[in-house]
Amino acid sequence: MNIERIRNDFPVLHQELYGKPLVYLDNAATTQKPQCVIDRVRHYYERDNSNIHRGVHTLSERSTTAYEASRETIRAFFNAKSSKEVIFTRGTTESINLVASSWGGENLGKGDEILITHMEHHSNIVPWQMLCKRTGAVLKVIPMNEAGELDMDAFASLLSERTKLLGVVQMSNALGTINPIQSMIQQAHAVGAVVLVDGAQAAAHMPVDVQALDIDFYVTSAHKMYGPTGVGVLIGKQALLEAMPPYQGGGDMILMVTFETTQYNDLPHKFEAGTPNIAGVIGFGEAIRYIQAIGFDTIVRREQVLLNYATEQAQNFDGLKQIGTAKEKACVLSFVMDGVHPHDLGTILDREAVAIRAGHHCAMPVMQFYKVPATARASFSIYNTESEVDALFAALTKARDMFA
Ligand code: 7TS
Repeated sequence: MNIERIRNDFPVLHQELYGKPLVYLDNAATTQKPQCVIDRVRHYYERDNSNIHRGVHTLSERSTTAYEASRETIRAFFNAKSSKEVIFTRGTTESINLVASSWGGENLGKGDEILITHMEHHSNIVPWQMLCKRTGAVLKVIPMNEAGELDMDAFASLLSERTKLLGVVQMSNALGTINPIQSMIQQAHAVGAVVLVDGAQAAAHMPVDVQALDIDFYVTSAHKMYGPTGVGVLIGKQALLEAMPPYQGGGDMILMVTFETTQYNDLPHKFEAGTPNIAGVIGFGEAIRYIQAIGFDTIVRREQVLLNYATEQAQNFDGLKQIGTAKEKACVLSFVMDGVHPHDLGTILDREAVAIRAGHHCAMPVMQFYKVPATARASFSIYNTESEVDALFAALTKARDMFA
C-alpha cells in the first residue's frame, strides 16, 4: 500500500501549524475528507443543486437520482437486504434518537428492560434514559473489566425475557475496544430482544454485514468515514421499520394529507421528513466508494500495524498509563500522564502541530470507571504514518519534561 498516495488524496493534511507539519490524530472525532468527496459535493452544488423527490425538472431529477444512488451504494456496503431499510439521518445521534423515540415509544412499557454497556457514547445512553422516563422501562448496564472488555458472564445473566432491547457499541470511541457483537446479538435474540449496534467508530475500520450479523438496527455517521458532517444512516430491518410510527412529520414522509388525517409514505421516506442533507448524502456515497477502492483487507491490516506501533511506544513511555487495553481493539490510544492534565497535554501537543482529543469523549461513565476526569486520545486512520506516531511521542516527551 502506498501511504503517500493516500495522503495525497487529503488536501487538509498538507499544511503546517506553528511552522510544523500537521499531525492529525483526532480521527475518532471526525476523519478528514478526500478530494473525491470534496469534488463530488462541489460538483453537486455547481451543476445539479435542486430539491429531491418533487420536481419534474432536470436538476431535480439529477439530484434525486444521485441521492437515491447513494442509498444503493450504502445498502450494498452494509449488505442491507433492501434500500427501503436504509434511512438517512443527521448522524448516529439522530439515528439512535429515532429508534428510541419511534420503536421504543411503541414497544416499551413499565418494567421492560433496556440493556446497554458501560462503554457507550452518551448518544447511546441518554436517549434510552429519556425513553425510560417516558415509559417506565428500566436501563441496565453490562459491566466491563479493567482492560475495557465487557463481562460476558454478567451480560448473559442480565439477559431475560424482560430485556426488550440491547444497545451496544461495536467499537468504543474512548477505549478502542471491539465488542463481540455477533455472539451478543445471538444471545439477545435468544431472549427475544431487539439489537441496536452503534457503528459510529467501527464502520470506517472493519467490514459490516448487517444480514450476516442479523443486526436489527445499525447506526453510523458519514463524517467518521471520510464523508461530510451532518449526515448518517439508520439501517433497520424492514419489518421493524414498517411497524414503527414516523419520527418526525412533514414534507416527503406523506402520501396524502387532509386536516383530518395523514397517510404516511412508504419506507424509507416515512422516516425522512423535510428536505434532507442532499449534498451530504451524495458525498457520503462518494466516501463509501473511496473506502471500497482501498478495501478493508488493506485498511484493517494497515491500521493494526499502526496501532501496534503506537501501543508499543506507549508501553515503553515512563509515566504514561493506557486507558483501554482490550485484546480486540482498533485505532484508539487513550491515555493519562502522571502529573499532567489531559487538557494541558492537548494544548501542548497542539503547539507541536499534533492534534489529539482531550476530554471525556462523551463517555463519562468510562471516565468514572477508571476514576479519571478525562483522557488524552490519539486516534488513527488510513492516512496516518509511523513518523506521525513518532511525532506524537516526541511531543509527549516535551510535555513530560515541561511538567517534570
Ligand atoms: N457513538 C460513538 C461510538 C461515537 O464515537 C460517536 C461520536 C457517536 C456515537 C455520535 O456520533 P455523531 O456523529 O452523531 O456525533 N464520537 C465522537 C468522539 O469520539 N469525538 O467526537 C465525537
